[in-house]
Amino acid sequence: MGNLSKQQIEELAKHLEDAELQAYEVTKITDDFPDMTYKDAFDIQWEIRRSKEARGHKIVGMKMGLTSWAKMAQMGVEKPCYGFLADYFSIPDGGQIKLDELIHPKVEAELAFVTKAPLVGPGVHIGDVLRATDFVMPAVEIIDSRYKDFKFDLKSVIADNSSSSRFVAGGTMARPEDLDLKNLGVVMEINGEVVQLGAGAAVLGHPASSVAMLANMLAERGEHIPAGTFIMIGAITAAVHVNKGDSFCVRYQGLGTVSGKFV
Ligand code: 0L1
Ligand code: MG
Repeated sequence: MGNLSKQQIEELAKHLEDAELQAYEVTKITDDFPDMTYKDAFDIQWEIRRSKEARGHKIVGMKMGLTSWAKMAQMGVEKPCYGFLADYFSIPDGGQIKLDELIHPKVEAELAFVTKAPLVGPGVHIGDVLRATDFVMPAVEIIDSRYKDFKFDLKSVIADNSSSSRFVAGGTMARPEDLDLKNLGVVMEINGEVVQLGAGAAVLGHPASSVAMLANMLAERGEHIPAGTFIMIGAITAAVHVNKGDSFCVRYQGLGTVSGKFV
């Protein structure tokens, strides 16, 4: 059930997308709309998506967010969320990320699944995900909440496309049966110094659970994950704040590295 009108949804979507495109902070929207529901929050996110597509952008994938205890504890939120990835969010491995286009970015070590068959919830489980996965690859997300000081609640962050802003996909792929996804180790370095480390099981016990949860959350809106979808599973470690000039390199056990630089 929603409590906001169509006009309010459209206005809030524009409010948050303007903040994203012009890189300025806003206060969390539940301050002004305390009665908004989770359906309203997703309606706002889907309206931002619709408006980007109407301007000619392509949606190139999906992301799960807040799927690890490290992230939930860091942000004071206790349930995962999802968002979409637009074409211009994609940065090549080893590429440069323009800090002036962002507000206060943080780097997250993630993995991505690419599907070869549709996943239609409800009731999707890890087995369905593994059967429908074409390959797994390393990926780094650069999140950038539009909310002042990253202060938000779950509804506000869902409306803000779950802080999506940029991502870097790595160049090594592997079939899920060739990986030990629970134990897969990641080490994040900023300017050559190790700042975070973790293993795949940090994400909901098994990285494939995150993809299952996405399929089941999408089913609540009559949506599904089509074949060929790139899905980031959420941060394995806490997110790390970066400044202009910083370089990152995330090392993945058996899957190479993903790197980039903030300029
Ligand atoms: O895990 C994530 O991708 C983050 C989702 C949104 C919460 C945040 O901005 O930390
Ligand atoms: Mg993330």
